[in-house]
Amino acid sequence: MGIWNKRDDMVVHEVEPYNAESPPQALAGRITPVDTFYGRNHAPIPQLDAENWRLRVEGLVGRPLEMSMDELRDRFPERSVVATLQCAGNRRADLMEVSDIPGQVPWGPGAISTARWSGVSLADVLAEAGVRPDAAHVSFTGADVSDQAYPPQHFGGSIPMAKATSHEVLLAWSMNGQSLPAVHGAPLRVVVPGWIGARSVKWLLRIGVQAGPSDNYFQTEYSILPPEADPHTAERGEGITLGPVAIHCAILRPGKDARLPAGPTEVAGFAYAGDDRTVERVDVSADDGDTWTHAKVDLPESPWTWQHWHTTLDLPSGDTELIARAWDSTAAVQPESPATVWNPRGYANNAAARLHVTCRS
Ligand code: MTE
Ligand code: MO
Repeated sequence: MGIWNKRDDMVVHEVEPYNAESPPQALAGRITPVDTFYGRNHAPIPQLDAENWRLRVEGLVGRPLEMSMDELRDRFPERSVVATLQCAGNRRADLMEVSDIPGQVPWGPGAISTARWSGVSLADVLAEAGVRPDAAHVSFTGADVSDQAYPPQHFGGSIPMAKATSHEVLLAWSMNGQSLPAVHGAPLRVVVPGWIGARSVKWLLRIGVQAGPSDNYFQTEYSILPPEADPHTAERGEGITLGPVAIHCAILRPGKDARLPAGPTEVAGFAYAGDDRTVERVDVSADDGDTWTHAKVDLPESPWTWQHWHTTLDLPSGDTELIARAWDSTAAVQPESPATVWNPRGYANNAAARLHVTCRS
């Protein structure tokens, strides 16, 4: 089972800190089993003692709170949400082919997974603390200290009040009905459905209610800089801070570089619309975009999940590049090429999915 009880077919980019993407075969199900759920870490995984752990809620609140896990469970109703988590760095490898991005994890398309999360709603906890009218953001601080930050600091980030008080944002202690594993943030993590994974802070210690966004290093690190910017000298806040995920998709079948008979072939994958949007259409082409077939798109398991799709294409013999592009409920469509969205830190690549296959007649 390898490190952290993950399956041996995980695509491991780094062992310490553990950074591994889900293999394509694990992404075909609506729910991703815990042992193939991707892992993204910026520091060694902290081993917290759930007995002595306390959550603090402070800042612009009427009643600051400090609670143990038992108190949290007793004071608030348990809620569950099925939600997809996606790393902002997902599909960075395709951006790296456009132009190098030194020092970053070369994620393929598997830094995304879906689980049923259970815990309490952040909105309920904030209501108990009493949010003051001058508060506009909610920040989260994890127990892990990252030396990838400058200066080294706890991992953290924030979301605006409107998202924080929506009932889908959870403080979760379980994942697919099992207690949250250490690698995914035990004893308690934030789950911000539809937003980049970085805002779903693991090993949660502190919730801060404040007037402005978090000043944590990772809040602005997860932003899109213009192509000409130097990520090492960029001013804090110079980029577009990432929040909701943009529409994108992946082709799961046939596999990359598959060799198959020419003729009618099942092409399948998933698309993910992010935030409260849905996937409205997926177009697939085997002739470089001259003609497009509309795939059959599954209904989402919840408003916060990916949607699988499938169609049949008549593949010619020889080398073919399959292209898939998804449209969301705001009629946004994926850009044609990763060159359009290239940025110095390599985030949010939502270019159309492309996959090479070879067919014989
Ligand atoms: N929370 C803490 N405390 N430390 C981290 O390094 N990584 C973030 C987020 N929460 C991180 C964190 C990032 S970038 C992502 S994509 C998700 O956790 C990944 O969650 P997972 O490892 O459970 O898949
Ligand atoms: Mo991430």
